[in-house]
Amino acid sequence: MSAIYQSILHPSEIYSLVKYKLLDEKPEKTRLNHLLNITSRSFARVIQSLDPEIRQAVCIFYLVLRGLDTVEDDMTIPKEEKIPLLRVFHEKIYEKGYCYYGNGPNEKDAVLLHSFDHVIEEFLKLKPKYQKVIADITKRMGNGMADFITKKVETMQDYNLYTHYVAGLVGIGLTELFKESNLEKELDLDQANEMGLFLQKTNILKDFVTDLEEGRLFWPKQVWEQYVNDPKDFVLPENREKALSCLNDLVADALELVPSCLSYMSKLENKSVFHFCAIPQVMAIATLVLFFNNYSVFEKSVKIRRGLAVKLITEITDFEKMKQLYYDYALEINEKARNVDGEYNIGRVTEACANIVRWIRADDQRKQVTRKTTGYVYYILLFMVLAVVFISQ
Ligand code: D61
Ligand code: MG
Repeated sequence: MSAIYQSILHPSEIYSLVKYKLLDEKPEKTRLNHLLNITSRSFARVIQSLDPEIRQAVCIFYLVLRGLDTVEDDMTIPKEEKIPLLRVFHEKIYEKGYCYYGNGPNEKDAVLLHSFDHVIEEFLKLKPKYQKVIADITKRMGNGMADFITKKVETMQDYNLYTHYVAGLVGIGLTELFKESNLEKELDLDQANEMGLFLQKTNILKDFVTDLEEGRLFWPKQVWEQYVNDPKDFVLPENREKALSCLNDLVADALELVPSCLSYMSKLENKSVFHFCAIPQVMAIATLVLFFNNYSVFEKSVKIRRGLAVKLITEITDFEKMKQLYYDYALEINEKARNVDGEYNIGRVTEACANIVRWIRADDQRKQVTRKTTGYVYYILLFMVLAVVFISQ
């Protein structure tokens, strides 16, 4: 109900909220769907609407990696236990009956690891080609996470490597699943990685306040140390300008990934795969627009309205719609940037937006060329039809 109140000034979102509720298909009540629904914030519904050929594989891929992440995130598990477990997690998924009970009482997804035997049982029923992709990505992610338990995210290179491990690899694994299923042809794995980076970097910005409370931070030191000696100082009112500069720098860094993501999206052929990939991305760009130069990121957890999220989900039906949305958002950030007085790394943000706009215009142009040729073919056909009609008279 509060979602409706939030959108009271945005009637089109209320329309979307109601429509979404009415169209809500109840997925099969399987044990895995239940686990998916309780552990996934936004991915459950899109996974359930994927093509049946890969739906189960993607669902299990999600649950296995969420299980791994539940070990990584739990600060109550001692390092001596956590690091080796992260490194062998990819073997556990072949161990019938395996469950893990070492999570602390406040770990919200602990129940997933308590029922992990069910995930394993279903994993072992998947086609071997899908099992292979899932196990390989789990191995690489687990080892990457383990490396970062003792190492902090300091340089930009660390930041890119860490986000590669925890999200870029998801993009790569999904791309391999799409290809193995023949729903998609060969896609660019670097772009798949960057799609994951884009989602994770947005996530990391969002978690600033909660991560700091829990005594960790994934913002790269190389960036924040240009502004403060201790990231906790960002919350002090006198450091407002520094905080905003740092935030905008990282918003720009994420926005710079958008052209690669668009390029990947433009090559997708299956509608359910397109929708599945597009939804998290449009949520992320809407989130970045909201975060840009917004000091509340340092005060509380800031989220896009539920109504806006649902409106984006229902509207993003094809690539042309996605381009239009990105175009509008890029111009919106530029508009917001024009009204900011002060430097605050605005230049880097507007440059990133300009590149998004350029990519979209170039794509439009490319398509117009094909449109012209179809027009040309159409005139030849018309001429031939008229000729036949004329001759036959
Ligand atoms: C297309 C569609 C979905 C995509 C994609 C391409 C490329 C990458 C991703 C999804 C992954 C994006 C992750 C962004 C959100 N970040 C997290 O959930 C963090 O955990 C990362 C490690 C576990 C990743 C599990 C995952 C997520 C989404 C999936 C998937 C696996 C498998 C299939 C489909 C989608 C974050 O979690 C904190 C929390 O919210 O609990 C963290 O620990 O940093
Ligand atoms: Mg994590």
